[in-house]
Amino acid sequence: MKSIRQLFLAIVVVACVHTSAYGQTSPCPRFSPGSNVQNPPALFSEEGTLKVNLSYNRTTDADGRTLYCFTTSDGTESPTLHVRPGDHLIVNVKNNLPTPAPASAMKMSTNAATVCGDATMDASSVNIHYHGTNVSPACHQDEVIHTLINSGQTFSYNIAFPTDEPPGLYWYHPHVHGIAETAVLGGASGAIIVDGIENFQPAVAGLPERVLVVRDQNVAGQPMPGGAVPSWDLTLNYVPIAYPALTPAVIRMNQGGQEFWRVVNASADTILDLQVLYDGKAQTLLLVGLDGVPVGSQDGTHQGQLIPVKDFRLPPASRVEFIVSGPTSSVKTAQFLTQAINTGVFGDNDTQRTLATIVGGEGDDGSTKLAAVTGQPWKPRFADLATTPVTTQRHLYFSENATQTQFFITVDGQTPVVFSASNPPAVITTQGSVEDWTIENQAKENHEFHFHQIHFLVLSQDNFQTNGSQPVQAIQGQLMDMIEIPYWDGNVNHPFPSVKVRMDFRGPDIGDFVYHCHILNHEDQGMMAIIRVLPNTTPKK
Ligand SMILES: [Cu+2]
Repeated sequence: MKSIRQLFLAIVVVACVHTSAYGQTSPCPRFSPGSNVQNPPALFSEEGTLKVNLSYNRTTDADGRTLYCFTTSDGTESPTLHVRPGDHLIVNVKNNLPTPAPASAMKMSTNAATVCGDATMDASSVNIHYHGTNVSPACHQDEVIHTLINSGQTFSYNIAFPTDEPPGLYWYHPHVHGIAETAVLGGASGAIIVDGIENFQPAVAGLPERVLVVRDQNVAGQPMPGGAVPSWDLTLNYVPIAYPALTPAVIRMNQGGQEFWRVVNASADTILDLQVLYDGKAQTLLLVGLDGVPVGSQDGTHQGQLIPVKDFRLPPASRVEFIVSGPTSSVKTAQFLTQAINTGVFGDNDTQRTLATIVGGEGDDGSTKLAAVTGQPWKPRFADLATTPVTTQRHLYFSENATQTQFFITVDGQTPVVFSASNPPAVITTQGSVEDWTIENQAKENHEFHFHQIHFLVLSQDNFQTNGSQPVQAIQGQLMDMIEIPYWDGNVNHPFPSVKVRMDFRGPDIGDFVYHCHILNHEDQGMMAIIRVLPNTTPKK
């Protein structure tokens, strides 16, 4: 079964190369506007291990954008990495960027006691964050505070996935503080899939499967954002939807048939509000998974429950997986789009864009097929979190300086500081604790809270309406690793919007890691802090 699937994927890889109308010789090839959407090439673990050699490359496109990408030795760009719970993901990274001029060496961003890779950051530095994975933050695993791989260097990751990792969609991207936005805008990102979601949600078994990676990039010519000019252009599986033409990509989909769409918002900065419209009518999307966890699977049976929605708000770095039905023959116009979003007076101009027009599929429609059910769902991490006693309450807030050049995330009572790898931890807790965190947004633009290493349970979204935003009902009670906190409207009679989430430190992941705003422009300008989880040394009774 797997070999047939791999053969099919090999054909898709070939198709990708053949339909790429420009940049075929570029180290970071891209499709031309209006191309058919193809699933990214995929690699699968075998006998508990997926080993992949990635080189990190940089080039410039025809419009002058700086592109970044991860490619395998045969030139395959941004492969989707498929693993199973308990697997090891071994990634050997070679940094192929040229040596930067000495003047570009930046302030040392780590300290000698905790070097992981190189000790000094420069303009070429890269590392990889395995976003959403519930794995160790130790060096050579999902460590981003100190890990630096510089020009010409190689570095090996060995990521040990826990045996109880939830099945679903995760992703990988560079995470060097100060240059993370540039790298992600350049396109250096890809999907990770923990296989087995069909065992939690049998409704997806055997369905055509699309992995859809939405990225953002600079608008060519750098016009001032506003009105019809978006802050960032979008791409869908590397098919650009570029201002001013905004030509959509094309999804070829069988008429009326159901498909399983797995969407990662791999944007550096752009918030999405996804919708499928047939002749102007919003179609029902049946949510299967959010941020890598099957929805509704936390009730003790572990069996997922579908959640119907008409649109879904997807902050940068979030993932949504859903079932959608293709248009029937009577539908004249079918679109996959992102709606316009008000991100606040200081926020980006996230305009409405049609990402793809959906047309009747024939022959190779760019999808693959999801596996059949093979067994029962496994007991996932974070089980029973809703009813577990809470040991600590914490209050944090997002804020900015007056000129929007410094961005902060601060524990109530502490002094706001921009991130530095040498900052002491803002929060220290102990393995085994369960904490309720309230996170407030005091700024006049959206911020998007991300927590590394663990998922949190969404308890409430407060004061959204008074500030002109609606809570996303589908995420209540779900496990997420990303959550949007909308802008404060500046009206002193309106309380700050906030969310309340439950953090689960009962798992094995100890050490230092980070939480931050996942609008990477904000993260690069300081909106990140360190949490330290101390090992629980209390003897078990
Ligand atoms: Cu932010």
